[in-house]
Amino acid sequence: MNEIHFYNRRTQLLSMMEDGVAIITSAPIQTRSNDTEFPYRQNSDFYYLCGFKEDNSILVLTKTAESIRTYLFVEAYNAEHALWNGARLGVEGSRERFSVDEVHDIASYKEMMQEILREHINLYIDLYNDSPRLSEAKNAAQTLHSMRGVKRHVRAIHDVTYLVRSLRLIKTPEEIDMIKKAISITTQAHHEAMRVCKSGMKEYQLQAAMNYVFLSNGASAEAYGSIVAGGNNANTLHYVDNRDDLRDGDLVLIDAACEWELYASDITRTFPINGKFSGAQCEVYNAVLDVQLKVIDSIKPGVKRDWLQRYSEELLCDALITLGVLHGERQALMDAKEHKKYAPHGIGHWMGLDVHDPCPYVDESGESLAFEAGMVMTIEPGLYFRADDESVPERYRGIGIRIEDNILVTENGYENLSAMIAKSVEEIEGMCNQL
Ligand SMILES: [Mn+2]
Repeated sequence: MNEIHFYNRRTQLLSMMEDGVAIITSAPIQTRSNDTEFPYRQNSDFYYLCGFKEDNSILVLTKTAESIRTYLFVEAYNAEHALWNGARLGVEGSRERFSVDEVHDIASYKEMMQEILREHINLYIDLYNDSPRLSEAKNAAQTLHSMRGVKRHVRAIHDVTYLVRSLRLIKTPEEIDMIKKAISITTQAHHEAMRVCKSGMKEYQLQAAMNYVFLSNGASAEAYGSIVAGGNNANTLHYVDNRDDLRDGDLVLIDAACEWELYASDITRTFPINGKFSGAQCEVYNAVLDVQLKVIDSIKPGVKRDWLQRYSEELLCDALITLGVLHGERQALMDAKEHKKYAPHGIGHWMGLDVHDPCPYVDESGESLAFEAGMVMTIEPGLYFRADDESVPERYRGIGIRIEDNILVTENGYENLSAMIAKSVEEIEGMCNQL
């Protein structure tokens, strides 16, 4: 992504701030075991504002009535680190690469922070992050507070993430392109899983087939832990074990997608392991699909997210009545939350730099946000009938189905960004039986 996009985002954030200092830190390195680490993944808020992908770096934005200034603190180039882990960009390299006003060695952060804080009354940090770098800033503010002769003290600490994530809610065309790229690779992976799936395989073999598509197309393997759930395993919502057999006559639910340049996709398809839906499977599948299509079709600017949730629950409740799982009147069943037993999760979530993008769902008065062009949300209704649930007609027991697409809100309605992935019974059976 071009440097101008990061510059524009910092300018937007500064325009939302009062006189003050914002500090946003890079993600810490996470130990996997002993002295080995998980692959490094940058903090999404930090990346959003500067595009820098190295660890141990800090972005500082300052604003007074007269001026604004941006600082990036990075680790200096170090030959030893370059030998073992690869070369860092360093102070000089970062100065050339990034359009911030000043780049400094991270070693000078603590001292410089004390100077910068002397000039401001508001501090903007991630209140829910216990990074030592943020504690240093808070301690520096505290020290200044108790000193005589300091011109200005920090008088309020604010949550910077709320501001950044409000910006992240509306995706720019460049961000949509990243998401589309992730989805195009994920599309190939889901189709590959449908093509190679055979009864007798293991769930992890489908996961491996998809990861091959992700990696060989240059994506990071998984935007989140892949769910490959054969048969009744689909009724465990966050099933990630993926070590069971795929059995003839069962469905397999796959919730898996890749990440492209830190942008996520999030796709679920459910298809027959042997390539042919049974009558009972088809009934439940089409019930869920019908709900999904109706919910997607209701998306347009102005529609509120909590209305969408309620609407999807009404449709799922109706589907449960039609299938003969629930008996009675819709409103009474919904009041008693009877439908929640078989449809326990929400209709969808924001998606972007994080698969569950932590953007606000309500405005500052607590009202549900209305859709605006540029928002991206998953729509993922599901019905789950556990094999041992005797309240469910026998023919449906052990069936778990979720169908998930990624929807962009547009000026006039919506665009289903994952519309090209096989979804109707005919399309799926066609893909499963393609050589
Ligand atoms: Mn999802």
